[in-house]
Amino acid sequence: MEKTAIFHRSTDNYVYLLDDQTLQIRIKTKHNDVNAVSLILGDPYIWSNGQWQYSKMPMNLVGNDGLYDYWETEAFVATNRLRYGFKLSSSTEEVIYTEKGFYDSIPVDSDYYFCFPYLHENEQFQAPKWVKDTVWYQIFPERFGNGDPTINPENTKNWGSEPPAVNNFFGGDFAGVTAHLDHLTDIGVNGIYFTPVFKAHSNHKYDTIDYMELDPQFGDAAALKELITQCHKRGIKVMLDAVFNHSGYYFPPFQDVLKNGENSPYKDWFHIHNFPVVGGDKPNYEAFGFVESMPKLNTANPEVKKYLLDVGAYWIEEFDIDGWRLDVANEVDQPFWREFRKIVKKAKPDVYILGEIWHDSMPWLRGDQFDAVMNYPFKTNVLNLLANNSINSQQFVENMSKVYYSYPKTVFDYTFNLVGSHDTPRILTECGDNINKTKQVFTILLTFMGTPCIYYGDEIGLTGGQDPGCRKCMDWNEENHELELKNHIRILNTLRKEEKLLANEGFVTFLHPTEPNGIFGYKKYNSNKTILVLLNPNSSNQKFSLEKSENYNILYSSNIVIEDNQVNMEPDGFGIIEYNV
Ligand code: ARE
Repeated sequence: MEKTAIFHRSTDNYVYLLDDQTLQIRIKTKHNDVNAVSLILGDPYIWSNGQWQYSKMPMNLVGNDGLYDYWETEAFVATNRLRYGFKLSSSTEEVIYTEKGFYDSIPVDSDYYFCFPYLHENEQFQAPKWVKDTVWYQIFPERFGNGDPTINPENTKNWGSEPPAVNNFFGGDFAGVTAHLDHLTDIGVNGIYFTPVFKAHSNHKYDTIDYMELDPQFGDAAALKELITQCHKRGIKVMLDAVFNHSGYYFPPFQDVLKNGENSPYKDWFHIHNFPVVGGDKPNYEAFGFVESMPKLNTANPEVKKYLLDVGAYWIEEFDIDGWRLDVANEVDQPFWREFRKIVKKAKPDVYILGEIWHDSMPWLRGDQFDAVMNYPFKTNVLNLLANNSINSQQFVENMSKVYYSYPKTVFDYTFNLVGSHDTPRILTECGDNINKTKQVFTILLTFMGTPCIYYGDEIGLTGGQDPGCRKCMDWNEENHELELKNHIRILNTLRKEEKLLANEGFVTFLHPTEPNGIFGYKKYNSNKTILVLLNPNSSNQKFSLEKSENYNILYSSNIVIEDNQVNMEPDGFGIIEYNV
């Protein structure tokens, strides 16, 4: 047995509360090395005749990422306290693995074991429940709809008359979004994530001038209130973008520092290396990257903290927003986010906090900071398989398994999945304008674990490369829409609403292909039903054997036939299949 590969730790993705009395426990072992794992468990205080009283239960092999196997079980902990260890068997040996190391036989003292001291209900990871039923739609406000030309900024171009550029404006505004809410309802989305709307200099508004004011090019407070009211009437949630890592160059405190240097009362609001302050390619102050127009805020400074925390509460209290997306979230200090969470949850207990982090995000997802992060690893894997063909379906399943098992299930249920944003090329462009591939991408996005987000215009087949190319004006001429794609998204969103297993209820396991680039998918299930999502990424017909069942019901599919528990799928096919177990 490869002991160096065996790993468990009493925290994070390895042990967590599923409910107030149940822990989900995981361990990983070298792939294809261990045949069986049992959990040894007991209350540390229950002894009899000088012997610790424990029981044993089998663990399930639930997945693998090519290097490691993942084993999992749910332990009901009647007395709230737990000591536990693992019995692992391979074809040649049996070992006991505990917090203190490996043993040949079961240690009799509970002291040796891993410790989950006490199950406190309030330590369970809790994101707002409504998020599970939400399909997000990301809107870049300058490019969605121009509903009020009287507030157009100077030099506004005619809608869509030229390609999006770093410095051009088309006059998108709040009224333009309000006017098009029917479109959102029509395609079945029920949450809007707006990129920044506060007063700023650029067209993207990530260079804030005033966090307490709306950008006049988008409209006034009444226009935003009207938009939010109309959204809420339709059951659409609204999330705004908080850019707290940095301000804009024209943020008055930064202007004051530029003017008064060391004598500015705001000099400690930023991270200035030396005076006088100099911008350029390598500013002598911290910034977002080295972007001179985005000076980094000192979020450890009590005045800055107070200012930004007030901002966090203000837009909830005054405008009733439902969520905050936090820009460059991993470059802001974590103590700040802990305070932020307390303040905004006090203002609205079920407000959603979404961090923008492209990497492993466990530290921010322990319940004291964010409810979710933007799942860019998901996007990378989906695109590598279906757009770039740089991995095969076997590697896709392995990579996704690795991402999935690196978070507690309770966290992954809320992860914010996306296949493109205002920071990445458009999905149809990534897929080489291939509608069938793009449909497969959306099939995964809208049936996977987590909460999906559709970038405005992807549903009608807008194209475009890297920023700023991916920020074209929404095209409201139906004749230009990719109706097949739009309809596909509509169908998937309807199914998602009707069948909670397709959203975020139940459990999941991945289905590895039997051929390196064969049919793959995932199985979502609860105690009475199973739904399979299967896809063929291959350019040839592929087969896949299903578990035996009398009552397969194809909920939605393209290019598949099922005969005698055998799925036969043509290239680019997909199938969403339900059956009772
Ligand atoms: C502008 C131009 C670009 C140009 C860039 C270069 O538009 O064409 O390439 O300048 O200086 C905002 C605007 C951008 C603007 C940028 C700078 O939206 O248009 O770019 O400001 O002025 C990393 C960060 C992540 C960040 C991305 C972009 O970790 O937080 O880079 N995303 C947010 C927003 C952006 C926003 C900013 C931050 C700044 O979503 O829209 O940009 O407020 C890897 C790394 C990631 C990295 C990612 C993308 O995967 O692991 O860490 O994300 O690539 O580069």
